[in-house]
Amino acid sequence: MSNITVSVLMGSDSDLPVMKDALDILNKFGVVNEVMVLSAHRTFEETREYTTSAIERGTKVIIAGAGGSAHLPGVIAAMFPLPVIGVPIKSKSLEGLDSLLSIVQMPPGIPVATVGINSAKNAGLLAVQILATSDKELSEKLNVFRLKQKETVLEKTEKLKTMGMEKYLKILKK
Ligand code: RP5
Repeated sequence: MSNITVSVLMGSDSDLPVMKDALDILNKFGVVNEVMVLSAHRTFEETREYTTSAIERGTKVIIAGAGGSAHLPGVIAAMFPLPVIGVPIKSKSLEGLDSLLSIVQMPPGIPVATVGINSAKNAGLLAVQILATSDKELSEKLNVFRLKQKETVLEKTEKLKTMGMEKYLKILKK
């Protein structure tokens, strides 16, 4: 196990089913991680305490997911000088557009690297890529991951060619 740490934070436990995708990626790559429910609004003191002591505890990247009036990633970025990746969670009322805009439109000077709505998997991968800039083992693992991904797509195109579109669509629907 590498000694690099990523903190995965989310505004509510209702975000966990989405944020799990980030945790799965970090675990797959053997990146030590910690997961917490911390809200910018409901637990602002605890959020501040956690974030301001994160570097001391070894956190190098924070992934923060939030929905609706999604201030958590931005508030964290204001207190944590290393990379913060924001995951906009799909909300009930506005399908996550509110979350996306709340997270992505940061003032110049305090960036949040924002992924797509519910794209926690990409947040996990981006965190791994950031860490891989100074970790050869992780960088090699990323190459293997991309190679496997490429093979999967090429297998699909081969299957589509052999089967034809109609048959392929039937299998897709199952
Ligand atoms: C946000 O409010 C959370 O990140 C969550 O996406 C949303 C709804 O929270 P719950 O009412 O489900 O706790 O702060």
